[in-house]
Amino acid sequence: MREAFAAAFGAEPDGIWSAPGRVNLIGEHTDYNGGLALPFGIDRRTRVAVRLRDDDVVRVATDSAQAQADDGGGIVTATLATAGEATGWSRYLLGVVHVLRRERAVRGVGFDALVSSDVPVGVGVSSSAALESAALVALDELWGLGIPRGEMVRLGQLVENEVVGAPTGTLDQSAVLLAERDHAVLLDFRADTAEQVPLGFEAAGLEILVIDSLVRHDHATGGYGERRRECEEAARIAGVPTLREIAVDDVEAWADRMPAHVHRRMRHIVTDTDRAARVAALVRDGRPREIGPILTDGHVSQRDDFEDSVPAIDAAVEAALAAGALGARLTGGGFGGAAIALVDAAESARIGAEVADAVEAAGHARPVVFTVRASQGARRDPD
Ligand code: GAF
Repeated sequence: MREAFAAAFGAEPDGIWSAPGRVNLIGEHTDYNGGLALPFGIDRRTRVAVRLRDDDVVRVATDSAQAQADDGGGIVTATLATAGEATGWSRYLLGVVHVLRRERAVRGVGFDALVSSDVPVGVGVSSSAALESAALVALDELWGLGIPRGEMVRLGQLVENEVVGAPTGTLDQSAVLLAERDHAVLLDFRADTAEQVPLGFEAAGLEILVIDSLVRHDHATGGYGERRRECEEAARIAGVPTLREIAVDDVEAWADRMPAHVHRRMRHIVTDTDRAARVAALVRDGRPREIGPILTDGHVSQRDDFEDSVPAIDAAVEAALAAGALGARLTGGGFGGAAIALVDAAESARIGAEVADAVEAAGHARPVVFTVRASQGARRDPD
């Protein structure tokens, strides 16, 4: 990456910073409802090599063929003051500059940056939060800001909400910035706390498969915003600040007091927070094999109540279970993206191949299947 940086910008970078993508084990759309979620960072990372300049110019480049094809390729040039006007892939990075300047009155110098990533885009494993977070930790260090991680989470969310235009919560940035190797992080969005939970998958002979449906989503324009409004409607009718205040046992009592689809959204949120708590408890207790059926229940809830799954992902979940997965579900914001499956590591290659065959035979695109391992959050990479 240092060589590629030098080829693009004619000098060595000051350093390389990176952040992982994330998989959410359970607890979906709970973040903006004050609930619980249990994500982990994955062993696919977005790296940003950066060199400070002595003027106010910002130049950014990527080695991603896809991003180059979408945006016409080459180096994107802006100034610190115009960073907020960026479009295309570079807005995730330049949006960080814009938000830092506006929220923290940061007056750093310009920089050159090269991005390189093996986090797949549009799959539901938070490629955008990975880029934002790698940029945040890089600029935090280079500009000497000392911003706490919790505050970085909020700044990354602002990039999504205001620069990208996706009305997302803080799940992804929290996962990517707080992740630790071989741990999931139990996020409580009401208490604003994060607890590291050792996963113990390897010791238990387990692995997580990601099954990318190749159905792409866009949370700025897709159904994500509509679901968010429906959850807000449910909370308003129930007279609570967020759906976290509704107990699992009380959900059905609301059934005939709100539109049926709004009630279904509420039921998903309330039961998924309950599932996240139960999965965290089992994992904490050293019983990760037992979480499978809870993961699968989570999928049924997303498919039938939250209605953010798609047929290709339902087919992947069914195929994974038929092939012997312990549990499987849609992960991430939905309306496309990927399923995850909890499998015996020894069976993982066979199950992955059988899922790809079965999904293709059902008339969908052949999914791309890969395994992930819980990995370290955003950091400066060793030189
Ligand atoms: C997307 C969003 F960015 C998150 O904030 C979260 O709501 C997630 O969908 C669903 O759990 O990744």
